[in-house]
Amino acid sequence: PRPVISATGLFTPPESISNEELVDSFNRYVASFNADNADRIASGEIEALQPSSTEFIEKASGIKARHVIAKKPILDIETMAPRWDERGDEELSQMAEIGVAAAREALEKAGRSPEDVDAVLCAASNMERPYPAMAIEIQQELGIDGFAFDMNVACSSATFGIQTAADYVRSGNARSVLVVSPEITSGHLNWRDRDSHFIFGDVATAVLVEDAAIAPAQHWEILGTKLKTVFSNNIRNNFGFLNRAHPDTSGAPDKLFVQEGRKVFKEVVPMVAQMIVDEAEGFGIEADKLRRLWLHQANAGMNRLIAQRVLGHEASEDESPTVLDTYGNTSSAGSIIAFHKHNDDLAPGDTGLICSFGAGYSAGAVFVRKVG
Ligand code: CO8
Repeated sequence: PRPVISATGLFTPPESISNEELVDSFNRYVASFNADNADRIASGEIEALQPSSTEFIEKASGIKARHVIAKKPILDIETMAPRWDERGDEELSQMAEIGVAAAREALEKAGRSPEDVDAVLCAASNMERPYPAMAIEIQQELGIDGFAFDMNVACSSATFGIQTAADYVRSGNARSVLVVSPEITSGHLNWRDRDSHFIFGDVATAVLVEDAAIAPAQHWEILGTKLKTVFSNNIRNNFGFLNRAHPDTSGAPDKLFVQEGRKVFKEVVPMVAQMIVDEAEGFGIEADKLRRLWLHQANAGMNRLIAQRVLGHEASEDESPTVLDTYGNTSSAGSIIAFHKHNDDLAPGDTGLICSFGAGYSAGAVFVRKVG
């Protein structure tokens, strides 16, 4: 069996927050905090909070807006977090709901019905609950007979999921596998942290990996995959069930996303660029001839540098498309959104690369070639 990508799906939350709206809310929070704490600030006990700026955000990251599931509470300076009614155990959970929406699109595009699917992987950075697995709930909602499980490799969850699915296909354990990545990153983002409040957005993607023998005429052959991890504390989130063991620190800022953005930038760019060049060679692909790079969507500057090192020249938007301007960083879904939105125009025989990198550190490369 030869694994291919038969189709992809995307769910984009209707609501979006522009940099202007975000910074306006953040700066009102800063003014309110500083006014409430004027005495402590004056006495030197605490430092005044600094305002955020739209110019900084766009220049440092390339992000102009981000979609979120619940805009109003995030912008409300009394809340600055997502809020919705808790769902009962008999209702479809929030994460499963958006994952199912993306999965349905992928199935429809491939002309596939749920009975034809053998496995579901929910590959995402944060699971809504530990168990039962989100993937099994998605499997049940879609009506798939087979097996399902969750996997988390942070930003690289989707590419690790694609390799896992491809391996099931190669080994004959499954012929059709859905890799679903519902990334509700608004829940892990500290909207009161100036250094990171602008980074993330919510979305869900789905990738249908199948045996070429049953795939639709038009598909993407998976030429090769490479995964890499190197431990780093530079992107970290200490939230977890063992927070109960030290309740005094359970609400501390390290129980949300924190990063050393500069270090991440400096360390990850060379690691990923080298990995792509080495692996392309191993698969007999000339890296500088890759027709398109669908890169992880964390930072426009990082992507510029990586694409330049791989292609040997500054990449055009056509060679390395950007979606983070309107989606923000959507963790593992980013490179899949880029692929989903920007692959129709390529010609049969064109090769490309889906590539993720981020927390862990983790990086994943999926080399593909268009067929049909
Ligand atoms: N407004 C105005 N000024 C600001 C702001 C702000 N909002 N924030 C910081 N500044 C100031 C700083 O105080 C600093 O001032 P000074 O020079 O006086 O100290 C100055 O601006 C520069 O700050 P930085 O050095 O922090 O700014 P950078 O230019 O490095 O940009 C970025 C910050 C955008 C974070 C950048 O470093 C970056 O993008 N790095 C790459 C990070 C990255 O890719 N991380 C991976 C993200 S993780 C991921 O993709 C998935 C995570 C998986 C977790 C699960 C997700 C759901």
